[in-house]
Amino acid sequence: MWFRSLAASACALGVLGAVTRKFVPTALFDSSLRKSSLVEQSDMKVELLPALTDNYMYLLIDEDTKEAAIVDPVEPQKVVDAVKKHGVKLKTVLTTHHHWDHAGGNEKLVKLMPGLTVYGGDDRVGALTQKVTHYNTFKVGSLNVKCLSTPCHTRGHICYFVTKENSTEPPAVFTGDTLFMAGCGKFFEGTADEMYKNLIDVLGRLPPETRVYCGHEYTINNLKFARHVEPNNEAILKKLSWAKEKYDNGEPTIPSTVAEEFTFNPFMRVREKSVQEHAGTSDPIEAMRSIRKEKDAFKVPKN
Ligand SMILES: N[C@@H](CCC(=O)N[C@@H](CS)C(=O)NCC(=O)O)C(=O)O
Ligand SMILES: [Zn+2]
Ligand SMILES: [Zn+2]
Repeated sequence: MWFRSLAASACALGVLGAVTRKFVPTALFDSSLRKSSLVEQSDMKVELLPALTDNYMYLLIDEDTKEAAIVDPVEPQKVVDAVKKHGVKLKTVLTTHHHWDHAGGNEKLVKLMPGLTVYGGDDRVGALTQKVTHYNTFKVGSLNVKCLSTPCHTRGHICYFVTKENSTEPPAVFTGDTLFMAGCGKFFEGTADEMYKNLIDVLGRLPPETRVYCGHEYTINNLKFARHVEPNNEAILKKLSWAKEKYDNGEPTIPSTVAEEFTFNPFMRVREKSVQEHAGTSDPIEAMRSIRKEKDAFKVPKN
């Protein structure tokens, strides 16, 4: 149970900022029992690197040029080790948002590997060299990266959408604390209206096969809340038993796809009758507001 409360404090510290950072008992964080995993396509590879208690860092590799980017490198030494293991050239840091559990390793990584370009959408991101906004694009080797501004969890939150020209393989999107598997981030600096736009109008319009790489392993807790909202949704029940099996083996439940999220993520399903009935409204944005508020206070059942 101790690790749950530390997980919560990691995010709280992110909100409080740099002054509190040095009091984090990092020695107690332990992700050694969580396995990393590799998603291999012929155009790009994504290595999932567990960090802290339930965060993910992602090493994105362009297979053509062996150039790489790292998403939210909160544990820089693990990044250096992974870069060595793959024999790639790390050039880029993709920061989803300024919270400590995502951006807190930027400064140290830049010291360990000088010359990195650090992207982010917020002046509060450590070691930022390229501030980006909605629809800005750049390259990681031969891969195209498109920035998607998704304000709400934080004002400057950016998701990164990665494609390869003429590829038949699925694109990838790194969603930080905006879209989680079966859930979404807390509304620390925004509104239900903004999160609706983020999830339905921006992320929801990406190609359905897009692989979703989110910032935390929250899948089981999120699916238990999803089941509370829609007790008769078979997709939720099926995914929950699958996720429990993964968790028991120390394996990640990430990635999902955009299409899958529409089947079990209550925050992506606020236009569905079942979710609106649970929320007691026929307005999807009101439903978004209502279920987010409910989840903020939700006590996760043991089973
Ligand atoms: N409920 C989280 C508590 C930690 C937390 O607040 N996490 C932030 C991101 S660092 C968040 O937005 N969580 C979404 C949620 O709890 O639904 C957990 O399962 O451990
Ligand atoms: Zn977080
Ligand atoms: Zn956050």
